[in-house]
Amino acid sequence: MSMTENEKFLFDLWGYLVLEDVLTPEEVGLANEAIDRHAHLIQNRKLGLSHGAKAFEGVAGRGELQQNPLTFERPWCEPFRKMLTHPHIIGIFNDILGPGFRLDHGPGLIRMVHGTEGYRLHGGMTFDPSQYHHFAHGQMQCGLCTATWQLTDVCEGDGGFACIPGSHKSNYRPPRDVLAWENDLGCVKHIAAPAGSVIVFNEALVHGTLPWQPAGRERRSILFKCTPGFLSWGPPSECPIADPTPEELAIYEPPHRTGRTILSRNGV
Ligand SMILES: O=C(O)CCC(=O)C(=O)O
Repeated sequence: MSMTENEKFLFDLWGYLVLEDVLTPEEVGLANEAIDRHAHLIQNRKLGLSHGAKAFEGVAGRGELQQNPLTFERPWCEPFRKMLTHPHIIGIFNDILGPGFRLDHGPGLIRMVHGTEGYRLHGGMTFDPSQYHHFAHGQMQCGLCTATWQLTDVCEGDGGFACIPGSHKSNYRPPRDVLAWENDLGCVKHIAAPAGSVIVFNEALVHGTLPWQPAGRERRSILFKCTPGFLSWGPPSECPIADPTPEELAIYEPPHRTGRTILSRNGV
């Protein structure tokens, strides 16, 4: 499935999109069970992502998996392998990153419980040839973009992903007190998204994480970060999957321009 006209309009305008119901409740349940069974591999990051901004402070760092979930034993790797080459997301990334896009890094878990600190707003403020949004020859041309799979509900006021919609195209660097959310100009938006949905956003967007508020409900998001096929943001890595499919090998091809294997919603 490629992007609808509405999705193209909104992604170009805002720099992000929320796609609902990409996963069924059963698929969400299996992914959560896989994480529950590997909960001993989750470690809290050291405090520090608030970078001194009070509005983003908390009492604990976010939880991150210390093993790539694509390498979990079967059947627990399967929910994440499905996300890696999901036809819906292939369609979206083919439109915004171009055919031949690649996985740059991830998947990574963000787990937040009551009191987990946020991540001060960042991204998109200086010229960065790896994180960009252009429009040329009738289509969007983007650098590093993220697909964030929601495994739990994020409701209004919960915390989690937030951004300044449209900032992927803004020309002025946001003032420091806006990035620290000490001066609320009304431009920062918290993004609510139910379990089973995917937030796709351009890393050139000014974005971050608000501290997690609910007691008794946690945030679980899995982030995959992809680039155009010729571009590498992080150091390239080899496919870690022991029995990869042709689609999985294609998305792990190292960065180069010509002769790439093209992923489509029907395979390679
Ligand atoms: O989903 C989030 O909380 C934002 C994470 C983030 O800032 C990033 O991946 O660059």
